[in-house]
Amino acid sequence: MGLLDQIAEGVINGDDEQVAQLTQQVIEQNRPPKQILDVGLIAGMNIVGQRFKAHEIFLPDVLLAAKAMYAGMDLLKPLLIAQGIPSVGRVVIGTVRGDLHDIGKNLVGIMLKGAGFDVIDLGRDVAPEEMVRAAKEQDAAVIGMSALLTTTMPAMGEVVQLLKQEKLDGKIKTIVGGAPVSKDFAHGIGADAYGFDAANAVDRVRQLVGA
Ligand code: B1M
Repeated sequence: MGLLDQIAEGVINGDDEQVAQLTQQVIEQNRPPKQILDVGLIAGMNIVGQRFKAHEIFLPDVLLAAKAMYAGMDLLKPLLIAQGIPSVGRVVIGTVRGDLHDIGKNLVGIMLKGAGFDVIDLGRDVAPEEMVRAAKEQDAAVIGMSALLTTTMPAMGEVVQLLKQEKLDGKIKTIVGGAPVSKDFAHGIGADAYGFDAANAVDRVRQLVGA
């Protein structure tokens, strides 16, 4: 088994020490951070999701897996941000109201910072009004929203509607993403963009701000 597979296995087993140690090892071998993320950490978390869905594992196991994933992500973060260039725009991001999943949102934030964006992270369970208020206050060009639950996705549409009501929809653009979110959904609620993963989100935000 290769080291990246062992990282995935560490995430699946919720073994944060194994994940941290192996991630450090592959970083020292100069493996590309994006490869460590995709083939190691995210691949492991995908299997956790499948097993959780199949009721083979339970919530405490998923929490441990998330902790293990963060142990690896913390080490990768400076490398993913390293190529940062002067700010090309300000983005407010958050996981929507009622939703506590923040791993994907954090990855999007890390990649945006790496691409030179000034990122203001509002955290998780963020009310639509709070997203709009923060974007106005911070003079952000883009609001980025993440949702992992089908029940929380509608809050994204509320943000788009609030911006319309305040006639800010031309000035502050929106991008949505997260496992249950699709391009069609994004189009349906009137969001300006949809990102299918963190790297794609960066490309789409670049397009939104014309960078
Ligand atoms: Co929960 N959970 N969870 N969970 N959890 C899912 C989402 C679920 C699909 C699992 C399943 O059943 N297979 C399911 C949702 C079902 C549905 O709605 N259809 C589910 C459920 C049901 C729940 C609870 C309700 C369980 C319960 O209590 N009975 C509960 C809800 C809590 C709440 O939010 N109110 C719950 C809780 C949790 C934990 C707290 C234990 C934990 C989260 C820990 C944390 O985030 N700090 C957790 C986890 C870890 C998962 C799974 C296993 C993994 C999610 C993850 O982090 N993936 C997940 C199963 C799955 O998705 N396969 C599941 C890795 C991450 C890198 O991917 O977030 O998709 P993702 O982000 C990607 C892209 O989606 C995209 O880029 C990222 C990187 O490439 N992306 C964007 C994300 N945001 C973006 C924004 C963008 C652009 C792209 O623009 C702004």
